[in-house]
Amino acid sequence: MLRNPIASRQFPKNFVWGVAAAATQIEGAAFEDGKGISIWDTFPKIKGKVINGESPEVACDHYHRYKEDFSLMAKLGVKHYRLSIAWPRIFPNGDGAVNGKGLDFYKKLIDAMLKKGITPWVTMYHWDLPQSLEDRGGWRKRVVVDAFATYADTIVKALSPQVKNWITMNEIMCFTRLGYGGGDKAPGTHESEKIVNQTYHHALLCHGHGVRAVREYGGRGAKVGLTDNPSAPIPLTETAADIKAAQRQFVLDNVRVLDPLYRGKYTKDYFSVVGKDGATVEKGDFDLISAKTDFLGLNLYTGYFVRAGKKGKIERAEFPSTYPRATSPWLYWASQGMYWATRHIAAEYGEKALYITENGAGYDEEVPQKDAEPNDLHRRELVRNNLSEFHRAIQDGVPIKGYFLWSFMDNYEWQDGYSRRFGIVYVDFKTQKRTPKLSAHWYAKVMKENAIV
Ligand code: PNW
Repeated sequence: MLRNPIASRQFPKNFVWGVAAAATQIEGAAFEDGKGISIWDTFPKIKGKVINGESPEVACDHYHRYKEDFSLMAKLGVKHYRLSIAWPRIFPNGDGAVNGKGLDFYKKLIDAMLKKGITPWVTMYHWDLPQSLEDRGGWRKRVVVDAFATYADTIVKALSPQVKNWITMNEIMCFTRLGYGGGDKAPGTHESEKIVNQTYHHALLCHGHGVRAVREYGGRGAKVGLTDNPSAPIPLTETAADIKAAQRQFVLDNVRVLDPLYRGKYTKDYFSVVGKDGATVEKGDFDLISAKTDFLGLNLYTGYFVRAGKKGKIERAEFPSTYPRATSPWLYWASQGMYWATRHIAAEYGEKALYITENGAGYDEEVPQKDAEPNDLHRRELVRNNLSEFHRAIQDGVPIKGYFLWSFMDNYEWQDGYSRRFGIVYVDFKTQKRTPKLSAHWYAKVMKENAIV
Protein backbone atom coordinates (compact mmCIF):
# COMPACT_ATOMS: atom_id res chain seq x y z
CA MET A 1 0.00 0.00 0.00
CA LEU A 2 1.35 3.41 -0.93
CA ARG A 3 0.85 6.24 1.49
CA ASN A 4 -1.20 9.34 0.72
CA PRO A 5 1.49 11.94 -0.16
CA ILE A 6 -0.10 14.65 2.01
CA ALA A 7 -0.13 12.45 5.13
CA SER A 8 3.57 13.00 5.90
CA ARG A 9 3.42 16.67 4.90
CA GLN A 10 1.05 18.01 7.53
CA PHE A 11 1.97 21.06 9.60
CA PRO A 12 1.42 21.24 13.36
CA LYS A 13 -2.03 22.02 14.70
CA ASN A 14 -2.64 25.80 14.97
CA PHE A 15 0.14 26.59 12.52
CA VAL A 16 -0.34 30.19 11.33
CA TRP A 17 -0.68 30.58 7.55
CA GLY A 18 -0.79 34.06 6.08
CA VAL A 19 0.28 36.55 3.47
CA ALA A 20 2.33 39.73 3.86
CA ALA A 21 2.70 43.24 2.44
CA ALA A 22 3.95 46.67 3.55
CA ALA A 23 2.43 50.17 3.54
CA THR A 24 4.72 51.91 1.04
CA GLN A 25 4.54 49.02 -1.40
CA ILE A 26 0.75 48.84 -1.70
CA GLU A 27 -1.12 51.79 -0.21
CA GLY A 28 -0.51 54.64 -2.63
CA ALA A 29 -2.29 57.83 -1.51
CA ALA A 30 1.18 59.13 -0.74
CA PHE A 31 0.00 62.70 -0.17
CA GLU A 32 -3.56 62.16 1.07
CA ASP A 33 -5.28 62.83 4.38
CA GLY A 34 -2.33 64.63 5.88
CA LYS A 35 0.33 61.98 5.31
CA GLY A 36 3.85 63.40 5.57
CA ILE A 37 6.62 62.75 3.06
CA SER A 38 8.68 59.61 3.62
CA ILE A 39 12.22 58.92 2.48
CA TRP A 40 10.70 56.58 -0.12
CA ASP A 41 8.73 59.48 -1.62
CA THR A 42 11.99 61.39 -2.01
CA PHE A 43 14.36 58.61 -3.05
CA PRO A 44 12.91 57.82 -6.53
CA LYS A 45 13.58 61.44 -7.51
CA ILE A 46 17.33 60.86 -7.23
CA LYS A 47 18.50 60.00 -10.72
CA GLY A 48 19.47 56.38 -11.27
CA LYS A 49 18.26 55.04 -7.92
CA VAL A 50 14.95 53.39 -8.91
CA ILE A 51 14.27 51.59 -12.19
CA ASN A 52 12.49 54.11 -14.46
CA GLY A 53 12.30 56.48 -11.50
CA GLU A 54 9.06 54.79 -10.45
CA SER A 55 7.53 56.06 -7.21
CA PRO A 56 5.13 54.54 -4.67
CA GLU A 57 2.66 57.41 -5.14
CA VAL A 58 -0.16 55.17 -6.41
CA ALA A 59 1.19 51.60 -6.00
CA CYS A 60 -1.79 49.20 -5.66
CA ASP A 61 -4.11 51.99 -4.49
CA HIS A 62 -4.85 49.75 -1.50
CA TYR A 63 -5.64 52.91 0.50
CA HIS A 64 -8.90 53.15 -1.45
CA ARG A 65 -9.37 49.49 -2.32
CA TYR A 66 -8.68 47.68 0.93
CA LYS A 67 -12.22 46.32 1.26
CA GLU A 68 -12.01 44.70 -2.14
CA ASP A 69 -8.53 43.36 -1.26
CA PHE A 70 -9.73 41.82 2.01
CA SER A 71 -12.68 40.23 0.19
CA LEU A 72 -10.25 38.57 -2.19
CA MET A 73 -8.05 37.43 0.71
CA ALA A 74 -11.07 35.95 2.46
CA LYS A 75 -12.13 34.22 -0.75
CA LEU A 76 -8.71 32.55 -0.91
CA GLY A 77 -9.05 31.46 2.72
CA VAL A 78 -6.41 33.79 4.17
CA LYS A 79 -6.74 33.99 7.97
CA HIS A 80 -3.62 36.01 8.87
CA TYR A 81 -2.25 39.12 7.20
CA ARG A 82 1.01 40.90 7.94
CA LEU A 83 0.79 44.61 7.14
CA SER A 84 2.78 47.68 8.17
CA ILE A 85 1.83 51.10 9.42
CA ALA A 86 3.18 54.15 7.61
CA TRP A 87 4.86 56.25 10.28
CA PRO A 88 4.40 59.47 8.22
CA ARG A 89 0.61 58.94 8.19
CA ILE A 90 0.60 59.04 12.00
CA PHE A 91 3.31 61.67 12.55
CA PRO A 92 3.73 63.61 9.29
CA ASN A 93 6.93 65.17 10.64
CA GLY A 94 8.14 62.09 12.49
CA ASP A 95 7.38 63.62 15.86
CA GLY A 96 5.26 66.51 17.12
CA ALA A 97 1.60 66.62 16.14
CA VAL A 98 -0.38 63.41 15.59
CA ASN A 99 -2.44 63.17 12.40
CA GLY A 100 -5.80 61.84 13.56
CA LYS A 101 -6.80 60.94 10.00
CA GLY A 102 -3.86 58.56 9.82
CA LEU A 103 -4.90 56.72 12.95
CA ASP A 104 -8.52 56.61 11.74
CA PHE A 105 -7.42 55.03 8.48
CA TYR A 106 -5.70 52.12 10.22
CA LYS A 107 -8.59 51.64 12.64
CA LYS A 108 -10.99 51.36 9.71
CA LEU A 109 -8.60 49.14 7.78
CA ILE A 110 -8.16 46.73 10.66
CA ASP A 111 -11.89 46.67 11.38
CA ALA A 112 -12.49 45.70 7.76
CA MET A 113 -9.97 42.84 8.07
CA LEU A 114 -11.44 41.57 11.30
CA LYS A 115 -14.92 41.59 9.72
CA LYS A 116 -13.53 39.21 7.09
CA GLY A 117 -12.09 36.91 9.76
CA ILE A 118 -8.48 37.96 9.07
CA THR A 119 -6.08 38.46 12.01
CA PRO A 120 -3.67 41.41 11.72
CA TRP A 121 0.09 41.10 12.31
CA VAL A 122 1.30 44.68 12.39
CA THR A 123 4.82 45.83 11.58
CA MET A 124 5.62 49.20 13.16
CA TYR A 125 8.44 50.12 10.80
CA HIS A 126 8.88 48.88 7.24
CA TRP A 127 11.40 51.39 5.88
CA ASP A 128 9.26 54.55 5.42
CA LEU A 129 11.07 57.01 7.67
CA PRO A 130 9.44 60.47 7.77
CA GLN A 131 11.61 62.75 5.63
CA SER A 132 11.64 65.36 8.39
CA LEU A 133 13.55 62.93 10.63
CA GLU A 134 15.97 62.11 7.83
CA ASP A 135 16.59 65.85 7.48
CA ARG A 136 17.57 65.86 11.15
CA GLY A 137 20.06 62.99 10.73
CA GLY A 138 17.75 60.01 10.28
CA TRP A 139 19.02 56.62 11.46
CA ARG A 140 22.45 58.14 12.08
CA LYS A 141 21.15 60.10 15.06
CA ARG A 142 19.47 59.36 18.34
CA VAL A 143 16.62 61.75 17.50
CA VAL A 144 15.00 58.89 15.62
CA VAL A 145 14.92 56.75 18.78
CA ASP A 146 12.99 59.30 20.81
CA ALA A 147 10.60 59.92 17.93
CA PHE A 148 10.02 56.20 17.43
CA ALA A 149 9.31 55.66 21.13
CA THR A 150 6.43 58.15 20.93
CA TYR A 151 5.22 56.74 17.61
CA ALA A 152 5.19 53.19 19.03
CA ASP A 153 3.31 54.31 22.16
CA THR A 154 0.76 56.13 20.01
CA ILE A 155 -0.05 53.29 17.62
CA VAL A 156 -0.09 50.59 20.28
CA LYS A 157 -2.44 52.65 22.47
CA ALA A 158 -4.73 53.38 19.53
CA LEU A 159 -4.81 49.92 17.96
CA SER A 160 -4.24 47.49 20.83
CA PRO A 161 -7.90 46.67 21.27
CA GLN A 162 -7.83 45.18 17.74
CA VAL A 163 -4.18 44.14 17.28
CA LYS A 164 -2.52 41.42 19.35
CA ASN A 165 0.49 40.58 17.18
CA TRP A 166 3.21 43.18 16.75
CA ILE A 167 6.46 43.24 14.80
CA THR A 168 8.77 46.10 15.70
CA MET A 169 11.20 46.51 12.80
CA ASN A 170 11.43 44.93 9.37
CA GLU A 171 14.92 43.84 8.28
CA ILE A 172 17.29 46.16 10.10
CA MET A 173 20.12 45.27 7.70
CA CYS A 174 18.16 46.50 4.66
CA PHE A 175 17.25 49.98 5.90
CA THR A 176 20.59 50.60 7.65
CA ARG A 177 23.37 48.99 5.63
CA LEU A 178 21.65 49.19 2.24
CA GLY A 179 20.24 52.66 2.94
CA TYR A 180 23.31 54.33 4.46
CA GLY A 181 26.17 52.08 3.33
CA GLY A 182 25.42 50.59 -0.08
CA GLY A 183 23.18 53.43 -1.21
CA ASP A 184 20.69 51.08 -2.94
CA LYS A 185 17.78 51.89 -0.68
CA ALA A 186 16.51 55.18 0.74
CA PRO A 187 18.05 57.53 1.70
CA GLY A 188 20.78 56.19 -0.59
CA THR A 189 23.93 57.64 0.97
CA HIS A 190 27.40 56.17 1.48
CA GLU A 191 28.50 56.57 5.09
CA SER A 192 31.48 55.19 6.97
CA GLU A 193 31.32 51.76 8.65
CA LYS A 194 31.27 53.51 12.01
CA ILE A 195 28.11 55.39 11.05
CA VAL A 196 26.51 52.31 9.49
CA ASN A 197 27.06 50.40 12.75
CA GLN A 198 25.50 53.33 14.60
CA THR A 199 22.39 53.13 12.39
CA TYR A 200 22.04 49.45 13.36
CA HIS A 201 22.35 50.40 17.02
CA HIS A 202 19.61 53.03 16.75
CA ALA A 203 17.35 50.55 14.96
CA LEU A 204 17.91 48.01 17.76
CA LEU A 205 16.98 50.66 20.32
CA CYS A 206 13.77 51.37 18.42
CA HIS A 207 13.03 47.66 18.44
CA GLY A 208 13.44 47.81 22.22
CA HIS A 209 10.99 50.70 22.46
CA GLY A 210 8.53 48.74 20.34
CA VAL A 211 8.71 45.86 22.81
CA ARG A 212 8.35 48.26 25.74
CA ALA A 213 5.31 49.94 24.16
CA VAL A 214 3.55 46.60 23.65
CA ARG A 215 4.28 45.53 27.23
CA GLU A 216 2.95 48.86 28.54
CA TYR A 217 -0.06 49.41 26.32
CA GLY A 218 -0.64 46.19 24.32
CA GLY A 219 -3.19 44.70 26.68
CA ARG A 220 -3.68 41.05 27.54
CA GLY A 221 -2.34 38.44 25.18
CA ALA A 222 -0.33 40.89 23.09
CA LYS A 223 2.82 39.46 21.50
CA VAL A 224 5.80 41.22 20.02
CA GLY A 225 9.00 40.36 18.16
CA LEU A 226 11.55 41.61 15.65
CA THR A 227 11.68 40.58 12.01
CA ASP A 228 15.22 39.90 10.85
CA ASN A 229 16.55 38.80 7.47
CA PRO A 230 19.63 36.79 8.31
CA SER A 231 21.84 35.41 5.60
CA ALA A 232 21.60 31.62 5.45
CA PRO A 233 24.82 29.64 5.08
CA ILE A 234 24.01 26.08 4.02
CA PRO A 235 26.48 23.29 4.78
CA LEU A 236 27.59 21.86 1.44
CA THR A 237 27.29 18.39 2.93
CA GLU A 238 25.30 17.48 6.01
CA THR A 239 28.35 16.26 7.87
CA ALA A 240 29.42 17.45 11.30
CA ALA A 241 32.35 19.55 10.03
CA ASP A 242 30.38 21.40 7.34
CA ILE A 243 27.42 21.95 9.67
CA LYS A 244 29.74 23.45 12.27
CA ALA A 245 31.30 25.72 9.64
CA ALA A 246 27.87 26.88 8.43
CA GLN A 247 26.62 27.62 11.93
CA ARG A 248 29.76 29.60 12.73
CA GLN A 249 29.41 31.57 9.49
CA PHE A 250 25.76 32.24 10.37
CA VAL A 251 26.76 33.85 13.67
CA LEU A 252 29.41 36.04 12.06
CA ASP A 253 27.19 37.12 9.15
CA ASN A 254 24.32 38.19 11.40
CA VAL A 255 26.26 39.33 14.44
CA ARG A 256 25.18 43.00 14.34
CA VAL A 257 21.54 42.15 15.03
CA LEU A 258 21.31 38.71 16.63
CA ASP A 259 24.14 38.96 19.17
CA PRO A 260 22.91 42.18 20.81
CA LEU A 261 19.32 40.89 20.67
CA TYR A 262 20.02 37.52 22.31
CA ARG A 263 23.28 38.06 24.18
CA GLY A 264 22.47 41.56 25.45
CA LYS A 265 25.82 43.10 24.49
CA TYR A 266 28.29 43.59 21.70
CA THR A 267 30.27 40.38 21.93
CA LYS A 268 33.79 39.35 21.00
CA ASP A 269 32.32 38.05 17.75
CA TYR A 270 30.79 41.49 17.07
CA PHE A 271 34.15 43.20 17.51
CA SER A 272 35.89 40.52 15.45
CA VAL A 273 33.61 41.64 12.58
CA VAL A 274 33.36 45.43 13.07
CA GLY A 275 36.89 46.05 14.42
CA LYS A 276 37.30 49.60 15.72
CA ASP A 277 34.07 50.77 14.08
CA GLY A 278 31.70 49.49 16.76
CA ALA A 279 28.62 51.54 17.66
CA THR A 280 28.74 54.06 20.50
CA VAL A 281 26.59 52.76 23.35
CA GLU A 282 24.87 54.64 26.18
CA LYS A 283 24.01 53.35 29.61
CA GLY A 284 20.88 51.20 29.65
CA ASP A 285 20.85 50.60 25.88
CA PHE A 286 21.19 46.84 26.14
CA ASP A 287 18.36 46.56 28.67
CA LEU A 288 16.08 47.91 25.96
CA ILE A 289 17.66 46.01 23.07
CA SER A 290 17.59 42.60 24.70
CA ALA A 291 14.22 42.89 26.47
CA LYS A 292 12.44 39.56 26.25
CA THR A 293 10.34 39.10 23.11
CA ASP A 294 7.67 36.52 22.29
CA PHE A 295 9.03 35.36 18.96
CA LEU A 296 11.51 36.12 16.21
CA GLY A 297 10.24 36.87 12.72
CA LEU A 298 12.37 35.78 9.77
CA ASN A 299 12.30 36.90 6.18
CA LEU A 300 13.98 34.11 4.24
CA TYR A 301 14.30 33.92 0.49
CA THR A 302 17.62 32.29 -0.31
CA GLY A 303 20.91 30.92 1.02
CA TYR A 304 24.47 30.14 0.00
CA PHE A 305 26.82 27.20 0.44
CA VAL A 306 29.83 26.82 2.70
CA ARG A 307 32.09 23.99 3.79
CA ALA A 308 34.84 23.36 6.31
CA GLY A 309 38.23 24.17 4.86
CA LYS A 310 41.73 23.54 6.14
CA LYS A 311 42.84 24.75 9.60
CA GLY A 312 39.36 25.66 10.77
CA LYS A 313 38.77 28.00 7.82
CA ILE A 314 35.30 28.32 6.34
CA GLU A 315 35.16 28.14 2.54
CA ARG A 316 32.39 29.53 0.42
CA ALA A 317 31.23 27.32 -2.45
CA GLU A 318 30.49 29.97 -5.08
CA PHE A 319 27.43 29.86 -7.33
CA PRO A 320 28.43 29.13 -10.93
CA SER A 321 27.01 31.62 -13.44
CA THR A 322 24.48 29.04 -14.66
CA TYR A 323 23.04 28.39 -11.18
CA PRO A 324 19.25 29.07 -11.23
CA ARG A 325 17.88 32.22 -9.69
CA ALA A 326 14.81 34.45 -9.82
CA THR A 327 14.83 37.76 -11.73
CA SER A 328 15.81 39.43 -8.45
CA PRO A 329 19.55 38.79 -8.86
CA TRP A 330 20.15 38.06 -5.16
CA LEU A 331 17.44 35.41 -5.11
CA TYR A 332 19.27 32.15 -5.85
CA TRP A 333 17.19 28.99 -5.73
CA ALA A 334 18.55 27.67 -2.44
CA SER A 335 15.64 26.18 -0.53
CA GLN A 336 17.91 24.47 1.98
CA GLY A 337 18.60 27.95 3.34
CA MET A 338 15.11 27.73 4.89
CA TYR A 339 16.06 24.66 6.87
CA TRP A 340 19.49 25.87 7.89
CA ALA A 341 18.72 29.49 8.84
CA THR A 342 15.92 28.40 11.16
CA ARG A 343 17.95 25.54 12.56
CA HIS A 344 21.03 27.72 13.17
CA ILE A 345 18.91 30.16 15.20
CA ALA A 346 17.40 27.43 17.33
CA ALA A 347 20.82 25.84 17.85
CA GLU A 348 22.77 29.02 18.53
CA TYR A 349 20.30 31.28 20.34
CA GLY A 350 17.69 28.84 21.66
CA GLU A 351 14.72 30.83 20.27
CA LYS A 352 11.46 29.04 21.11
CA ALA A 353 9.10 30.60 18.54
CA LEU A 354 9.97 31.45 14.96
CA TYR A 355 7.57 32.92 12.41
CA ILE A 356 8.52 33.09 8.77
CA THR A 357 7.27 36.63 8.18
CA GLU A 358 8.25 36.63 4.49
CA ASN A 359 9.09 34.08 1.84
CA GLY A 360 8.52 34.25 -1.90
CA ALA A 361 10.04 34.96 -5.30
CA GLY A 362 10.48 38.02 -7.54
CA TYR A 363 10.14 37.75 -11.30
CA ASP A 364 9.56 40.04 -14.25
CA GLU A 365 6.54 38.13 -15.52
CA GLU A 366 4.72 38.02 -18.83
CA VAL A 367 1.47 39.93 -19.12
CA PRO A 368 -1.17 37.22 -18.72
CA GLN A 369 -3.56 36.36 -21.55
CA LYS A 370 -6.98 37.90 -21.20
CA ASP A 371 -9.14 35.88 -18.78
CA ALA A 372 -6.43 33.26 -18.34
CA GLU A 373 -5.01 32.28 -14.95
CA PRO A 374 -1.61 34.00 -14.70
CA ASN A 375 0.94 31.21 -14.86
CA ASP A 376 3.62 31.47 -12.17
CA LEU A 377 4.63 27.84 -11.89
CA HIS A 378 8.22 29.08 -11.34
CA ARG A 379 7.14 30.85 -8.11
CA ARG A 380 4.92 27.94 -7.08
CA GLU A 381 7.78 25.48 -7.39
CA LEU A 382 10.30 27.59 -5.49
CA VAL A 383 7.86 28.33 -2.68
CA ARG A 384 6.75 24.71 -2.51
CA ASN A 385 10.37 23.56 -2.24
CA ASN A 386 10.90 26.14 0.50
CA LEU A 387 7.88 24.83 2.40
CA SER A 388 9.33 21.33 2.24
CA GLU A 389 12.46 22.60 3.94
CA PHE A 390 10.49 24.41 6.66
CA HIS A 391 8.50 21.22 7.16
CA ARG A 392 11.73 19.23 7.48
CA ALA A 393 13.01 21.73 10.07
CA ILE A 394 9.83 21.34 12.13
CA GLN A 395 10.19 17.53 11.96
CA ASP A 396 13.71 17.96 13.34
CA GLY A 397 12.51 20.05 16.27
CA VAL A 398 12.91 23.64 15.02
CA PRO A 399 10.05 25.68 16.54
CA ILE A 400 8.51 27.29 13.44
CA LYS A 401 5.00 28.46 14.35
CA GLY A 402 3.83 30.23 11.23
CA TYR A 403 4.48 31.28 7.64
CA PHE A 404 3.55 34.43 5.69
CA LEU A 405 3.95 34.36 1.93
CA TRP A 406 5.43 37.51 0.39
CA SER A 407 3.45 38.90 -1.19
CA PHE A 408 -0.31 38.93 -1.39
CA MET A 409 -0.22 40.97 -4.60
CA ASP A 410 2.31 42.43 -7.02
CA ASN A 411 3.49 45.76 -5.65
CA TYR A 412 6.16 48.46 -5.54
CA GLU A 413 9.39 46.49 -5.20
CA TRP A 414 11.46 49.41 -3.87
CA GLN A 415 14.42 50.23 -6.14
CA ASP A 416 13.18 47.63 -8.65
CA GLY A 417 9.90 49.49 -9.18
CA TYR A 418 6.79 47.80 -10.57
CA SER A 419 8.31 45.39 -13.06
CA ARG A 420 9.61 43.02 -10.39
CA ARG A 421 6.59 41.01 -9.25
CA PHE A 422 6.38 39.07 -5.97
CA GLY A 423 2.59 38.63 -5.76
CA ILE A 424 0.47 35.52 -5.81
CA VAL A 425 -2.20 37.88 -7.14
CA TYR A 426 -1.43 39.64 -10.42
CA VAL A 427 -1.97 43.41 -10.49
CA ASP A 428 -2.50 45.31 -13.70
CA PHE A 429 -1.10 48.66 -12.60
CA LYS A 430 -3.00 50.54 -15.35
CA THR A 431 -6.46 49.33 -14.34
CA GLN A 432 -5.70 48.10 -10.78
CA LYS A 433 -7.40 44.83 -11.66
CA ARG A 434 -6.39 41.92 -9.39
CA THR A 435 -6.21 38.36 -10.75
CA PRO A 436 -5.12 35.39 -8.61
CA LYS A 437 -2.22 33.51 -10.17
CA LEU A 438 -1.72 29.75 -10.26
CA SER A 439 0.29 30.04 -7.03
CA ALA A 440 -2.63 31.73 -5.22
CA HIS A 441 -4.97 28.85 -6.03
CA TRP A 442 -2.32 26.38 -4.87
CA TYR A 443 -1.57 28.31 -1.65
CA ALA A 444 -5.30 28.46 -0.84
CA LYS A 445 -5.25 24.65 -0.74
CA VAL A 446 -2.09 24.57 1.39
CA MET A 447 -3.75 26.84 3.98
CA LYS A 448 -6.95 24.81 3.90
CA GLU A 449 -5.26 21.41 4.27
CA ASN A 450 -2.54 22.68 6.66
CA ALA A 451 -0.19 20.63 4.50
CA ILE A 452 2.02 20.83 1.44
CA VAL A 453 -0.26 19.84 -1.42
C1 PNW B 1 12.30 42.11 1.69
N1 PNW B 1 18.39 40.55 -0.05
O1 PNW B 1 13.43 42.74 1.22
C2 PNW B 1 11.36 43.21 2.16
O2 PNW B 1 10.97 43.09 3.50
C3 PNW B 1 10.17 43.41 1.29
O3 PNW B 1 9.62 44.69 1.49
C4 PNW B 1 10.57 43.16 -0.15
O4 PNW B 1 9.57 43.52 -1.07
C5 PNW B 1 10.89 41.69 -0.26
O5 PNW B 1 11.83 41.27 0.71
C6 PNW B 1 11.37 41.27 -1.63
O6 PNW B 1 12.58 41.90 -1.97
C7 PNW B 1 14.63 42.10 0.90
O7 PNW B 1 19.16 41.24 -0.74
C8 PNW B 1 15.52 42.82 0.13
O8 PNW B 1 18.72 39.39 0.33
C9 PNW B 1 16.75 42.31 -0.17
C10 PNW B 1 17.12 41.06 0.29
C11 PNW B 1 16.23 40.33 1.06
C12 PNW B 1 14.98 40.84 1.35
